[in-house]
Amino acid sequence: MPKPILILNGPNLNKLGTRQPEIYGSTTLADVEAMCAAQAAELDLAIDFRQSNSEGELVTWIQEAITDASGIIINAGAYTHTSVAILDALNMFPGPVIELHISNPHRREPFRHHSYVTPAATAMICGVGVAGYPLAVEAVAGLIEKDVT
Ligand code: CA2
Repeated sequence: MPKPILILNGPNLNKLGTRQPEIYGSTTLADVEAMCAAQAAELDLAIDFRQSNSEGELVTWIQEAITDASGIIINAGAYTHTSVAILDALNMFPGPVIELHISNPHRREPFRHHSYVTPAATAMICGVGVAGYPLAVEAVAGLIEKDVT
């Protein structure tokens, strides 16, 4: 079995399902983790699902993934639009990186239109709600299999 897929969630995503359901839906982050685990199990893969409100902690986890994970799925939350540190860390990761957003940031306020994550991303999924998470697991599995970064 390959190393686990690291699934990272940035600031405020711990509140998923409890606030702003018109934008982010009513599914909780624990539900999303279960959806990802089920999808990964079907593909004989393991996941390591994490959330942090701290930019530094996310950077540390990305650094650790260089040796410990086969791919990264990242919803960096608002750090998507601000964090050169997360970009620099992702650029060190040798495997596939999927940038994920629940909403479509390009349909929202102009400040959400720029992403620091995109230049380091192999692929991007956005705007399909939390259903994007299991889609990203399937996508990263295919990229790992084909050795695409
Ligand atoms: O659409 C996404 O997934 C975002 O990454 C979510 C971020 C936002 O800053 C990005 O522009 C797009 C915000 C995450 C906040 O999560 C919440 C969850 C539930 C209730 C309130 C906020």
